[in-house]
Amino acid sequence: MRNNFYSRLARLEKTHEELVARQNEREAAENGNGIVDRYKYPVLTAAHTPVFWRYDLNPDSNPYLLQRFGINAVLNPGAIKWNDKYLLVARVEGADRKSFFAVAESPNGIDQFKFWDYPLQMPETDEPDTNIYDMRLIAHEDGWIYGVFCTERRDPSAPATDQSAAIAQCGLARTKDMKNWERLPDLKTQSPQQRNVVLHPEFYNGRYAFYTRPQDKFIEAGKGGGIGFGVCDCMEGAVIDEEQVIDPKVYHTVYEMKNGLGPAPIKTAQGWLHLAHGVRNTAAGLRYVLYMFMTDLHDISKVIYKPAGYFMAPEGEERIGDVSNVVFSNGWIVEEDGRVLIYYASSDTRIHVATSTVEKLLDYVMNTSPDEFTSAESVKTLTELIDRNLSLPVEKEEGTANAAFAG
Ligand code: M1P
Repeated sequence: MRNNFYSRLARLEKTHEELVARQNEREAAENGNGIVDRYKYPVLTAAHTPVFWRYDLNPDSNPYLLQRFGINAVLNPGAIKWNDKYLLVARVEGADRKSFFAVAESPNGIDQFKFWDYPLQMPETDEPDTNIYDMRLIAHEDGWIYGVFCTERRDPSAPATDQSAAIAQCGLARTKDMKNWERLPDLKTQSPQQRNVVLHPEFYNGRYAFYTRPQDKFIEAGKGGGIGFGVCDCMEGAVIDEEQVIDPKVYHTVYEMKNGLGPAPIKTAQGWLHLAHGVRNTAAGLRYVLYMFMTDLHDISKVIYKPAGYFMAPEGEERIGDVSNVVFSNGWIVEEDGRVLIYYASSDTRIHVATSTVEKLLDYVMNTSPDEFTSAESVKTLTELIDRNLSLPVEKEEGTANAAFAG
């Protein structure tokens, strides 16, 4: 019996070590849209969680080496570069459906992500959380690193017959070392529910600024559902009195049903670059895609560029998982040389990385046509592009786009 235990354990540990050590491979650029490069393997999955999280390794108490703590999925991470390491604060979801946070660290941001030994110990407020998830990590200019996340609790007004009515609100915590977290009171807004709240990394007119996502119900946004903006005076009891929707949901777009900001925006000389998710309904259920926009450097609530549609949608195996047809991102890292690592989860199941540069993302956001909201306008935009392309001087070099039309 003991022999079986130890040989099975050796196999489990070897498989885990090989998975964590596996090198990632960038997908061929010509298969992509030029804006981002995807990678062959997810960077974190449920199988990346340590064997000693999932199994009791004592042969006396677990002679059959059964899993004692099931992990269902690893998704939606906040991201930060910390002491030259790439850290993801992942949402780890147990087989019991409860999510918690855990830090995984990589030397290069592309592969070899390894979980720290213990999950993050998040202190509670006076009103304990039932479920916590989707942390945005913000290194604020006040010197703290904030974790802004969703805290979910049962709706206390729901009858006992309804065990799924929930209220989502914005939880706040902060740290200086990524290990010890101070929990702050939840953010208060006028909205009955909040999800996808993000703290702006700089003071705005001397105040803290938040991007919000007001919503009436837990899933349907109701009269909320756009990306909101509001300011408050302090983080120790943060209250936003007034929320202004700066990026609304719009009929017949990829963000028709709801949207939400991803990570905190990236500051550039041209404006603040934002990454968000948009949700539309389909006969097969909700479809989540990623889109970008830019806000003004000085009036940070003013959207100044917004390309039509999405720049990332679920592809291949990304389309399948616990909540299929979803890509969702709440973490990215900008390197000093302008490289951008975008961490995104697919179908609420696993985490991937895609890479780009600030320069490319600026080009994409500033030079891609906006959505004009009708088929006729889309045809006009496309026709103008075709006209411009077909009137280019004929290139003689083989393989160039218009060589085929050279006649
Ligand atoms: O299941 C898809 C996503 O749904 C929620 O996002 P939103 O509030 O925009 O609908 C979140 O629960 C998110 O974690 C999840 O990935």
